[in-house]
Amino acid sequence: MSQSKSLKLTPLDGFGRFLDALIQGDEAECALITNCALENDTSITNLYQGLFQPALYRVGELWAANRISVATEHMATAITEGLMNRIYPHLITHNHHGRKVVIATVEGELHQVGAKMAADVFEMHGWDSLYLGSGQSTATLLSVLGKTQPDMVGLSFSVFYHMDSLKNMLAQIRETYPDLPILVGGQGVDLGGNEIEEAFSNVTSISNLDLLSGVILNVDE
Ligand code: B12
Repeated sequence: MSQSKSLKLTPLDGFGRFLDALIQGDEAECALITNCALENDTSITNLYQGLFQPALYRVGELWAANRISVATEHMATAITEGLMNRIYPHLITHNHHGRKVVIATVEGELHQVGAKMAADVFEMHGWDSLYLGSGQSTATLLSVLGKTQPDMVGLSFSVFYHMDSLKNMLAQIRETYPDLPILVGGQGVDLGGNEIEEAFSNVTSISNLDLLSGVILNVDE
């Protein structure tokens, strides 16, 4: 087990150790590295984008190259989600202003870590964020929107073949909520972000958490 307590770790120089620990299933080591980064004043956004995200992207590459199993990929994701749950108390602010956001994944999309990160960034900015996780149908999302009447909706779109599902979801939201601002994030927007912005009004595609913070700050001004 590690001596990371005595080290000054930033996300970048902890990356190799974190990735190794993640793949080995060494949750305790991952937690130590995460704690060290937080103790050294690494921002949560930086931790998410500088450590967790690149580690999971690397896990995806290793899985695609058949160098790790699906089980290892699942384990690495589960550990990361566990770490994010532990971090949650660090990101709660007491300065809530009453604005609400609902965050879900596109129907059919099972990748949910990025959606949770986006939900956490809203919380850090004092929003009440309702994170639905993956696996929700469009009907369920519409029902939640009806009950909560949010100021914004965020959808996570990772796999490009979910584009039709995304468009269908956006069209159905627009039928009932013609003006509700919608953010679409995730790796799918690298290829399809412009297409959906052109096809739907008041839809903004966002590729990372820094851009998200910028959008939130604009709304909050
Ligand atoms: C873990 C994982 C899974 C897990 C997900 C479990 C879970 N709890 O989420 C499971 C096993 C379910 C899975 C399944 C599949 N997966 Co997968 N998976 C991954 C993996 C390794 C990590 C995903 C992740 O968490 N990334 C880290 C997060 C933080 O990154 P992110 O989502 O991009 O989020 C960031 C931004 O995009 C943004 N963001 C994301 N969402 C949102 C939302 C909003 C509103 C905003 C503002 C911002 C935002 O903010 C985040 C921080 O910057 C990736 C590798 C990769 N490159 O991501 C492959 C990957 C995404 N999967 C892939 C594939 C192919 C699949 C499957 C089709 C495999 C299969 N044959 O079954 C299925 C599809 C299932 C489905 N219906 O969705 C491919 C996708 C290729 C493509 N471009 O289409 C990848 C890239 C792997 C690879 N290298 O090929 N997968």
